[in-house]
Amino acid sequence: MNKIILCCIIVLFFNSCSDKPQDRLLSPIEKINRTATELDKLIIYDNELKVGGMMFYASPDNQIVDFNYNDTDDNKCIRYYWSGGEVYDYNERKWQTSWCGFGLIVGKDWTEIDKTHNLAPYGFNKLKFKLRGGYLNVKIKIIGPKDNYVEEITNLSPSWQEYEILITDSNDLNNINIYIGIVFVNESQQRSSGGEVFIDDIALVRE
Ligand SMILES: [Ca+2]
Repeated sequence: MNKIILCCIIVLFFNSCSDKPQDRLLSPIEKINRTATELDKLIIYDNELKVGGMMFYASPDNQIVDFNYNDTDDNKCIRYYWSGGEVYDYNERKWQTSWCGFGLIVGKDWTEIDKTHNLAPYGFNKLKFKLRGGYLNVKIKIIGPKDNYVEEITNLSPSWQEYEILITDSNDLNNINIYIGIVFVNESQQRSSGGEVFIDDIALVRE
């Protein structure tokens, strides 16, 4: 009997210590209901992922996503690295080196991609985030709600730059399943050497 209790405690301990965002799903619906109608900002990531989880848009090969990257002693951010190597495109059913990416999603991982969240009533009108790049010979595309908002960034600065995407139609936040997508695009015919991007302070805001 005591062994069973001890095993349960050990399992609970390791589960609570997990750094994998998909293991730390927080319900955004519960979070928002608690703050009622006064909510003017939904933080998606600041020093950790606050809502939902992540999924790769193609296979995870040749990429690293670190949600716990030490930017400075007192700041963490997301680091996304692509070597430029082959990634499997599930739609096209082929290995390719022209793009890869991941999304921050309402569900905990790709198996819950149909899970949605209606943020339209809150009237958020901006998706804000910060970016910097270590090096980059490919383009970065930031994709906002319902794929209707795409910011293309060709020259990333090595220092933090603030960006905002205006959400002109709050209906685009109606039953969303992806908060934001981050995609590398290689437009050359040859394999690129990929890139590295750092992302921080991602939030939907009403201003
Ligand atoms: Ca941070």
